[in-house]
Amino acid sequence: MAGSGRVRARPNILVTGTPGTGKTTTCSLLVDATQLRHINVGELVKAKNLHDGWDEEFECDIINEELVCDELEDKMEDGGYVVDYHGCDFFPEHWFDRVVVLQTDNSILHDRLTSRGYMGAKLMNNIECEIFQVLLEEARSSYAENVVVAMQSNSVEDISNNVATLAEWANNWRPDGS
Ligand code: DAT
Repeated sequence: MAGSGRVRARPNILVTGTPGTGKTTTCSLLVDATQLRHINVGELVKAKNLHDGWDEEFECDIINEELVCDELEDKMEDGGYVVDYHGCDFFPEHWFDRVVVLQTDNSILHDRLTSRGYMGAKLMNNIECEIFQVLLEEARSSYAENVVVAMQSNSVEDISNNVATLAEWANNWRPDGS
């Protein structure tokens, strides 16, 4: 656990991926199957005003990464959290024992995002983000190879399988890595 001051009693998992790939759904089910607690970074940013205004082009909050990290630091040092966010390169690497990148086929993601009301540039930017595997590349360049796991999230069955795999991993995790 290089970089952290103390050893966590429980692991932290980061669940990332393009919007619509199923992060929040996966995290909600994962906390039901483990003792982990869910932190939805997008909601936290809104609730605590951890942003520097609104991005007109991408139609989203411009998050203040430093404020977000300050807000999360104590919790991450304690351990036992599932963090849900569509970005991963600004968190300290030592916070996470596993970084999960959810991936969805383009046509399925397109339908999910249009039903959420995304259109125009916002829709296309997110579809391109998925096509170019932006989050997977970001995760691979920010965390150790053995920490990053890509998981398909096309169907309800995929979610069940992913949650079962992650819950088993979390429930068997030991601070000393044994
Ligand atoms: P995210 O948090 O990545 O933005 P979400 O969990 O809010 O995604 O899911 C967006 C919508 O898509 C929601 O209506 C649930 C649905 N969905 C997500 N993953 C799915 C999957 N693997 N199979 C079926 N539906 C899924």
